[in-house]
Amino acid sequence: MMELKGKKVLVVGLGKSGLAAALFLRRRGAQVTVSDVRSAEALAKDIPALLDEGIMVETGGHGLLTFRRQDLIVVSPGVPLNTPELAQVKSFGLPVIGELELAGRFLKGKTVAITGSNGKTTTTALVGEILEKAGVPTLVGGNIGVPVVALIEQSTDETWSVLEVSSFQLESTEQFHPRIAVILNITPDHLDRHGSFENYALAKERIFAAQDEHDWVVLNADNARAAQAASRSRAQVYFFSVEHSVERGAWVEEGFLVYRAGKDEPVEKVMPLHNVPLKGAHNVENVLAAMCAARLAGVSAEQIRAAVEAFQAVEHRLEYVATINGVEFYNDSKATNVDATAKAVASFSSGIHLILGGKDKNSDYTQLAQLLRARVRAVYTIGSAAAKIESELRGVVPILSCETLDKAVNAAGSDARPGEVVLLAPACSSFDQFENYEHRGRVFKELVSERRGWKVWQRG
Ligand code: UMA
Repeated sequence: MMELKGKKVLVVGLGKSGLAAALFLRRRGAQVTVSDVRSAEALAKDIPALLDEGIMVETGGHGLLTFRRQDLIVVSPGVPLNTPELAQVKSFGLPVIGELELAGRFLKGKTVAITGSNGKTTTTALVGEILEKAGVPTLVGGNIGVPVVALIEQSTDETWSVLEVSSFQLESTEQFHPRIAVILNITPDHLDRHGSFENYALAKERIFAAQDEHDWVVLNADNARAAQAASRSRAQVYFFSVEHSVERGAWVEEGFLVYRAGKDEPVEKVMPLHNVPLKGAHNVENVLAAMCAARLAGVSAEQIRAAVEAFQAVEHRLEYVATINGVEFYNDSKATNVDATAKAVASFSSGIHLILGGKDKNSDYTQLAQLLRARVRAVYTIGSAAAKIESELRGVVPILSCETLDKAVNAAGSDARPGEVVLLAPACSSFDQFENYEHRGRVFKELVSERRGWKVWQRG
């Protein structure tokens, strides 16, 4: 284990991860400094607690001298590794690791790590719930919202930590070693940060870089780039597929989700397909992946079935909000890339009024054209990506430029007829108009409730 006592450690970024990492490092005896580009006013709520702990704080930018004076640098996931100060100290040979790598070195017990372009939060929550219901001491964290470093103190040798891990976190790992690694799918996302699809895919593959033949990797056989990763893994490979059977892993057969531990093992019928409580074909993939991970962690098929059947959709992931005058409203604010939006749209057969837009990530919206033509009645654009979306989807379906979510909810809610759906699945990140996707989703839900109040009042 890494010695921290007396070490000079710089934490870059004072969001959730940076705050948790700084406090952890301090408690282990390190001399900690935190550096953030935001102003002291913007960070005011966290600074006093840090100073009280004896942590130094640099705000309003990253000072090269601050970076040079350290023995170790810990980066928050949202800080790109090519940030000039980081790149420079790295070139001097200073160790730079991510918060996940730091946490991985101290976390006790075993880990299931789940990555993918889409579905990772739902799958993480699901695996966490299956393990917990089966009586396994379980911790859930990572990109889902609780920094991994904040789980360390509660972990024991018996714990299974179920971690959602993003490409941002994986990019800066070295020894991170999950017992079970899951790659749900790899489709274009975060190209602004990673530069190319291949770099992004390689960051995801770091999830199994430290695994060996005693570990397991679970891959999506139906997603070309995720399946390809098998040839580079040293671990035992399990696949899942909604299209065909697999030698080891999970698939759909005659209306059942089934699992097989190996070629000569019996096929276990885990649960009927129609009992999957989550909307959309992509969620069948998430359940299959969760089944594999849970089975490998030693949970029985019966226990998996009971936990999956009782599972509720995670907030902001194709979350049902309300039905107002026969129109259903769904919040998929977590659809922050084109593929996630395609999956959300594919979950409804027709009559969709789709709210798109936010902050563009160098995405190609033309990929949605065919699906929109088949299922979407109209698109309502918001945010700074609106003009790009409008130009790329012109002529595909009617597009109404709304600028704000407020106007979009009102326009879509008024246009939609009974039996139709208003769907927030914006294909963009939220940072141009909201704090984060959770904030955007909550605002959407508030706007929908206001609409409900207004309609009831009108009728009365
Ligand atoms: N900052 C700098 N310098 C920079 C860039 C940023 O100082 O060059 C500062 C910002 O001013 C800010 C802080 O860094 O104060 C933000 O750090 P962060 O972006 O790493 O945010 P955290 O609050 O620590 O949240 C992170 C994850 N955020 C990102 O990866 C962008 C959260 O995932 C995660 O839940 C949390 O750690 C706990 O592990 C969110 C996310 O958007 C949900 N993830 C992406 C996704 O799902 O697509 C990957």
